[in-house]
Amino acid sequence: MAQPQQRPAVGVVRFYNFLAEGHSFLEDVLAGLALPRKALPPKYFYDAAGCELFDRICALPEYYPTRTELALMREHAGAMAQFLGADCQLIELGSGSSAKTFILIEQLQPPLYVPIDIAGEAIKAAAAVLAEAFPWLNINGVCADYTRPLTLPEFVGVPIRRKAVYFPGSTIGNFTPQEAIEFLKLARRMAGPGGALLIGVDLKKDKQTLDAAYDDAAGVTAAFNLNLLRRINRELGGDFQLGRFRHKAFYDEAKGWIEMHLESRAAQLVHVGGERFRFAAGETIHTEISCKYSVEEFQAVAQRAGFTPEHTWIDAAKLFSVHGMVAT
Ligand code: AVJ
Repeated sequence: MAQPQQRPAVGVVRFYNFLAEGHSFLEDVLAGLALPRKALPPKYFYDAAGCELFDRICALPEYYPTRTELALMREHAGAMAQFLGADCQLIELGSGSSAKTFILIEQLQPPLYVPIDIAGEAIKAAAAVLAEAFPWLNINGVCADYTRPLTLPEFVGVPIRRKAVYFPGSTIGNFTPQEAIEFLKLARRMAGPGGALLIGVDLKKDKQTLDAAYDDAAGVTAAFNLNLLRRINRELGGDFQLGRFRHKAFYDEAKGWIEMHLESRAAQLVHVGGERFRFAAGETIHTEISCKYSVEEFQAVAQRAGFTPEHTWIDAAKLFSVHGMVAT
């Protein structure tokens, strides 16, 4: 365990909302549907219903990443805390529900925890759980789109030796490798010189396992994907008929990523925000990629963003990796 300085008995919990009202959902949807190859950003999956569906995905027998990463945390959180060191400001991106973070905080005992997520309610719920379990913990919750440059709120009065960015869940896979480099440069700026990165990255594996993980038998991933259309209908006054689209997900071995699409079952016309969008039968909206890396591939990506790899933790079945890196 890291050796923390004396902690106050009761920590301070604050929330900041950096998301503009309605932020850019409408703009992004109109722009995405107007593309010759229609596409929507995956960050919009996570409304309240989407967060719940994602939690159900994490419990599916086919979806190995969450339980594998959780097991890695249970086994190695002590070593991870040693690597990060005492008096860390722990910044978490896309925190969602906080099971992995709970394990890390238990070992690391950071003086300040800064969860950042586009889902403000998820941060508040997670912060409540952590504040209860770790009454000494200071929390600066930030509701924000962390794919954009962002200045974090200060927290005066606690000694911080280093900043550590924690990015679990292989959410980095939602970027192409090129985008991942740009994103990691932002993370490096957040961490500052000498700052650390602890990041969960899903590993390359056989196509069968990957296809099943993103197209489960119970149809939960399909519901998660289709929920994006329901959200557009509700929040942007769209008229998507969910029964006229189908979930499609597959691992592209050449690209090294999962592609998720919503496929139009028929020729149809859809309205969103006063605009019309025509779909041919079989045409798709590309909703997500989930990139898979070998350890070496990911290290190369991170190095191009200015991080030096120091540790890698991998499960026995070589399904998932957690990397410890330092900003140069
Ligand atoms: C939240 C990005 C880690 O890519 O595996 C799960 C999202 N999409 N099933 C992933 C997701 C479909 C997930 N991440």
